[in-house]
Amino acid sequence: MSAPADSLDRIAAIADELKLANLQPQIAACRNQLHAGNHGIDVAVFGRFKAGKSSFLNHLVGRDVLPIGVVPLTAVITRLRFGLGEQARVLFLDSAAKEIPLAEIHLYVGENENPDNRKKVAAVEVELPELKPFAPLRFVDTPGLGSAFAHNTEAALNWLPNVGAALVAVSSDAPLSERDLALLDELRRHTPKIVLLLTKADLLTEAQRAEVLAFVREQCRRKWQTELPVFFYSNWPPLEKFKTELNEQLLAPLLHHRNETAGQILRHKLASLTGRTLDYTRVALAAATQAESARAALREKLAEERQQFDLFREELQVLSRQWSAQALDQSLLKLKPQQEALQEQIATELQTQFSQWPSRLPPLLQTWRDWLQTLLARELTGISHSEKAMFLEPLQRAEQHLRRTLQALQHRLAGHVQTALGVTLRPHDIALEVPEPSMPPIDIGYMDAAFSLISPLIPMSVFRPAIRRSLLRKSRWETGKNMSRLASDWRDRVAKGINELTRQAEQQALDELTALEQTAAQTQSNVPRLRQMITDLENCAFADTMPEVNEVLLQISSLLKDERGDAVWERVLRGVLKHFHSETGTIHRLDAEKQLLHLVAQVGLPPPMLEVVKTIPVGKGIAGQVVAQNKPVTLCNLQTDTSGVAKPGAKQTGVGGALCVPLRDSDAIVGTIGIGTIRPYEYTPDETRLLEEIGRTISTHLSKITPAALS
Ligand SMILES: Nc1nc2c(ncn2[C@@H]2O[C@H](COP(=O)(O)OP(=O)(O)OP(=O)(O)O)[C@@H](O)[C@H]2O)c(=O)[nH]1
Ligand SMILES: [Mg+2]
Repeated sequence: MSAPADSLDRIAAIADELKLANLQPQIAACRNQLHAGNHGIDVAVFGRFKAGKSSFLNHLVGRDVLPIGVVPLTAVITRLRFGLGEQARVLFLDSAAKEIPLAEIHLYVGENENPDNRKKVAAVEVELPELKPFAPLRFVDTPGLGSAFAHNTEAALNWLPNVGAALVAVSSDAPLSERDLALLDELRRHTPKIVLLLTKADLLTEAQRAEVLAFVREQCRRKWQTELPVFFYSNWPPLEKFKTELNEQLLAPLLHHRNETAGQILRHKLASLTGRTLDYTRVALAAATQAESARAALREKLAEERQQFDLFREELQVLSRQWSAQALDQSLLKLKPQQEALQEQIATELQTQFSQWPSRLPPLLQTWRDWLQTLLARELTGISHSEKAMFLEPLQRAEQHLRRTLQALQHRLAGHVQTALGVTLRPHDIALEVPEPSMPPIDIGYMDAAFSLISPLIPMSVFRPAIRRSLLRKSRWETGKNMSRLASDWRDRVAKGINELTRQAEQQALDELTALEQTAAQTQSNVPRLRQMITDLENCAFADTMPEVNEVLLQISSLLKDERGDAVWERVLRGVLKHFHSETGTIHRLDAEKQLLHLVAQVGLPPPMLEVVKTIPVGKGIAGQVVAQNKPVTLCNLQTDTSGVAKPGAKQTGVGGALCVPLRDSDAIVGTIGIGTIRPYEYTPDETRLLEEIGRTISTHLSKITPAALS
């Protein structure tokens, strides 16, 4: 059994034995995290018809599993993943499922055999032994642009934030048309993890590929002021190198990063759980070894708390109702500008559309209804997505408040323990699971357009302007009505979430109290067993991992995972400096060929120093020494250093203590990270180890920057 799984089992057994029900949510969270590393990561392939999506996936798998062709082919989503045996399953819209032979996939996936998805297929799932090298990545083939986004976008878009990478396939010979840009724009609203895949690279010469790459980069920069990762691809055997590149630079790091982050989260959770279990066991031991009078004093205080518990519960429920009630008013107020903008947009569009609508009243009204329904459904779906954070705000506020309330209770209980037994119960993480409501369906229902003022017998030529005005008014009203409905649907979902959070908080408070009552009931006969438990927990592999260390690693991982561009390095550096209580920092990228270090980011250096640290030859200065010696270098006072490591220029930094460590990708040094304090200070061996650990987290990302781009 692995060390984390083993430790977790031992902790769970101790929690059971001491009846510490309050530890159960944390234990469950650790178990989930333990398995999280094995969960799939979706790599979804989007793009226009015939961009080569299915061909790309077939090539990656190594055989023709998905149908391809010169006419639009893929009609439903297909998910491919590793499985020991070859298997294909069709999932239908009515939730039924059916196993099929692999060779029959085209009957369900292909537009020819399943036109307009008459077979009502939701998705096809395929397991293939060939995908073993990529496990647990899952690849998703999507229908060409148009079908994927025209109808029911919700499922596809809701799922997008969870994808590990959204590959957008664009044919190299016709790169980045307006429609490609529109698709990228749409995707960028839902996930930052977009990668451009320029397919059919064999249709271009090497020189043309360079031109296309420059063009694509320029387009992206112009449109979004940032770059997207771009990969060429071809299924032509002489261009196999593109597959290798994609593998090494995108798929492998995706897997690596996932495991690394999952591992860090697990260590953090286990360390905090171990610490908490130890605390309770120590309280139990103190109770067991102390006089009956001490135990009785604690029991009395806990009994008072229990009597107060109903009051505590009522207070939470009143607050919960208040939060839910305020949610609607607040969101309607915040949506007002959007509502007005939408009403304006509708008015403008109606002006242009109206002249093309039928002249007879009944078909005209029908056309108006259809037009408004489509438009409102599209726009409200957009608003629901873009304002999701705003709708969820009351839930976040409730969570913060409940957390503080639980902390206050924790503090009070710890005070009782301290007074009665003289043992400290440290504050611990409060694990409230915030339920994430899904987006409400956008349902623009029947519109009650009664136009009794205007009889169908009255000549339309006379009344057309009046009807247009009337439809305009009615459109505005329908917009307001549906906007309110969207807000109240969200309010209902958020209210359900708040109720659930309140229930969790009540349960945790009660479990906390019960756990302490249990520990206060320990007696002398349990002392040997409690001592044994404490030794076990202290020897647990995670007892010495400081939670705050993992915190900084996690923070850096998530910055690097979610953000792109140069600014991320400065943010990483600021995070590191905050943790080390240091004021200055630098990250350099090594150009191994030229033996030069190029500055990637700095914080806190005085302007005259910037030129000095911009490029550092290997062997010179602290960073240069780190590379030359291939090990960390630390100085306790740069101002008075006489070892020769610090260049005279470095003294101008005003830095006292300094620590710099190599950044390694596998074994090769790819750069350095240095930190410094204004005051004289000697960084400890633990701090050096932590900076090296941080270095491991950032070096794979740093190695993606080409040194040439910095010189
Ligand atoms: N030259 C060349 N042609 C390719 C390559 N990849 C795909 N094609 C051709 O491009 C056409 C479309 O390929 P598909 O894989 O069906 O494209 P798709 O994006 O899945 O298309 P839909 O499912 O209809 O959206 C086919 O005729 C393929 O033979 C490639 O690497 N090189
Ligand atoms: Mg296809």
